[in-house]
Amino acid sequence: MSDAQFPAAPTGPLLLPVRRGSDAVLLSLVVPTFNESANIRPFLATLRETLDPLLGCRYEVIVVDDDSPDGTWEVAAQVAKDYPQLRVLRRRAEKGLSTAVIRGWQVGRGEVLGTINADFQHPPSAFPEMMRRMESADLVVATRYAEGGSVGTFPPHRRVLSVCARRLGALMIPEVFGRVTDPLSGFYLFRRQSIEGIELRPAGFKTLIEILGRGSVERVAECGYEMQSRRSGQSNVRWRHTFDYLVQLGRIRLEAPRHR
Ligand SMILES: Nc1nc2c(ncn2[C@@H]2O[C@H](COP(=O)(O)OP(=O)(O)O)[C@@H](O)[C@H]2O)c(=O)[nH]1
Ligand SMILES: [Mg+2]
Repeated sequence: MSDAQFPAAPTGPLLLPVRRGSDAVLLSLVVPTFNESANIRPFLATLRETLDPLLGCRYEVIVVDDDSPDGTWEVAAQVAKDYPQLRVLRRRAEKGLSTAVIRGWQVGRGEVLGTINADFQHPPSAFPEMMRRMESADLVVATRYAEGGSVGTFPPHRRVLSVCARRLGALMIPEVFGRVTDPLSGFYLFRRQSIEGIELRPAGFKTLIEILGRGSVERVAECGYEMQSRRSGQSNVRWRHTFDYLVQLGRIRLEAPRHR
């Protein structure tokens, strides 16, 4: 498959300009991927089964793959041939989960933006309820820690890490961590307007705390979900992401206006 089939990913500041133009859709959903070749085809099929009846052609899915050695980008591009709402970005110049998600939103046309993982840990069946709650909210988080939510079979060491990460976050940026029960969730929707014109500066894996910390988000809603086990392949989380997380908490604390 030639490079010409993949549009170039945006570069420059991680910033979404105010949208002008009449080609908007209701939802742009970014699916970041790295080495998900076994998951991506069935995952996109499941996503489509939920989103087509819910939104028809008024949505788009944007897979942002970091040139995965297992060829996830190629599998996704094959799926796109028969899925008009799907676009695939194959990134080479930049790496990392959080920038992938934001680059996807930068090319998105949605009034509502969102993200979901490709490994089946987040159930697409939550979308009807999440979209319903978006009608009266600026941001809807799918949460493991409210009614209807659970961490499922999350391994014990990840549970401990997650508790430590949330405690530290609550100490450093309480205004952000106090707003939702699951600020480290990677499954959420929000209005594009909330971050237009605001430069995001994430590090590592977490994007929701950027939106809550720097964006203008007034009304927040939640939707409990049971986190599932990864279906195939392995987690991409590494110890260095702990360091990235500390850097990100520090930046938000120092830079986001409402935390000064
Ligand atoms: N584009 C991109 N996607 C990534 C990267 N790291 C992880 N992902 C994707 O982000 C989602 C969550 O990553 P995962 O490895 O499952 O992390 P975990 O669920 O916290 O163990 C999955 O869809 C991954 O394929 C990355 O560096 N770049
Ligand atoms: Mg995962």
